[in-house]
Amino acid sequence: MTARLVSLDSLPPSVQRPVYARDGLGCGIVHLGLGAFHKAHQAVYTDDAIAEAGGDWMTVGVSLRSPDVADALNPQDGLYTLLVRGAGGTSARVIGSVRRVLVAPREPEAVLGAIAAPEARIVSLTITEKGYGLDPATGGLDRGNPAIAADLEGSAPPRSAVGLLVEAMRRRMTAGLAGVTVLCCDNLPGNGRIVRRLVGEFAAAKDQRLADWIAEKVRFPATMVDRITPASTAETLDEVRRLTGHADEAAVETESFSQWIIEDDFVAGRPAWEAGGALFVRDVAAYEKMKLRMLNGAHSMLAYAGHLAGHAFVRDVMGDTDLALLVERHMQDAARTLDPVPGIDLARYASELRDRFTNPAIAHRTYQIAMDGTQKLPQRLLEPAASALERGWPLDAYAFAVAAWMRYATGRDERGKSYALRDPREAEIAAVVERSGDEPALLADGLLNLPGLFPQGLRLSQPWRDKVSSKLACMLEQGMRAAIEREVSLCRA
Ligand code: CS2
Repeated sequence: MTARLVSLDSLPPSVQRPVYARDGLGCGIVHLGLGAFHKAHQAVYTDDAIAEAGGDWMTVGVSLRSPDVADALNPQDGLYTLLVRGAGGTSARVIGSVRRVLVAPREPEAVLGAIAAPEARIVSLTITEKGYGLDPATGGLDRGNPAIAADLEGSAPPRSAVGLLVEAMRRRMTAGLAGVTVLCCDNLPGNGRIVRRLVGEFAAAKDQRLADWIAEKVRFPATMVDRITPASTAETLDEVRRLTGHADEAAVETESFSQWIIEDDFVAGRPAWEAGGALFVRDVAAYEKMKLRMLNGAHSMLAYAGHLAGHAFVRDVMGDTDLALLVERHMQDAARTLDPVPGIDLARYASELRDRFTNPAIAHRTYQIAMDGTQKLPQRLLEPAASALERGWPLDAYAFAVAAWMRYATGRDERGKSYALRDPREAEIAAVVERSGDEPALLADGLLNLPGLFPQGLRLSQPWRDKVSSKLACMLEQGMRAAIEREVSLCRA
């Protein structure tokens, strides 16, 4: 049996590893939602930062639900292997910046204690779009969200991320400690502002003095994060074993590209993340919009259309000439809705995205990207669609992507096999699907009218509704392949 990764001593020389002494370093960061993405992204920047400049910037991770990550990482003293799959082959690196992982449902007091500890200076988050309890219609707290509702009622200990943050801030205030920087690393536009508003609203509902303290002492810089990170598989773990000689259940794999753009607004210092290539700017908005609309928008489109066309992985979609052309169209149309982005040539950005999507070494599942559609569509597809509508620009790319989501939302593929939608609004969607009885216009109408999802401009536009509905009808009546061909002929017209 292969020995588990427990120390750095027995690694082969080809494996990059932490060059700093981990033991004495304090934990300046608490990260909520320590999953594959954090391990492939922020933790690597922190590893580079500590290696270059030192500092008490080790991370205490928190899992908000499952104990799996903690149970894999803690016996390895927080060490794990990162496989980087680039054009020149795959390399393995051991990351040392995570100290340990706590499991919120199992040890909520320890989580609150870590955030309220004097040494904590940054609380970062990757809890996915749905983790915030955001009501897209108001931009405020979704009071119908069960965890948020329970926490507002005073459930102790809190279950939601926002509830945990506010309770920990209350403890810091009471103890006379300094504020922290809350760093949202999820794919939401203006992510810092969103979290500031949710935390502020939650705190004000509890205690206005606490809300004032947070407003004064806590910072919420915005960030744009980017690194394609497929879920680990048995193949990931086998390759780690081969390259490192160790068994590592906590290993993750990722691409070589990585980008992190951060609004430089930290209240109590920060790691030297620029050592890993992070870019600190005054305003992240233009970068965020570019990434959400071009990368994530194209991703969502190709995930829904690709899944139904029988492609399990993004790279297979890119090998399908017709779909690759639609990816191209999508990126071009999305680029048109953007303001100039400092230092970035959008045509070159699009071409890099195509190369990244095509990377044969990355097995990124269309089904993984397809999850949580209701949480992803607004910033990726609906906002750019609304802005194209206002300006009189073509709507086909967005209408096709939205119709593909609607087709996907029926929960069964073209051979009649059903799959789980994995969307927090799954029950509402299923009710609409059921009521529509396979009638495309009814299905399109029902989903377009889901409360709070589509911006009003789109909901009230007959041309938009007609376009979505006719594309959906083609998908349902003639199949995804015919719908793709129809789009391709539109592009060529
Ligand atoms: C993807 C993203 O799963 C998804 O919805 O679009 O996770 C994407 O891979 C990352 O944002 C890339 O940085």
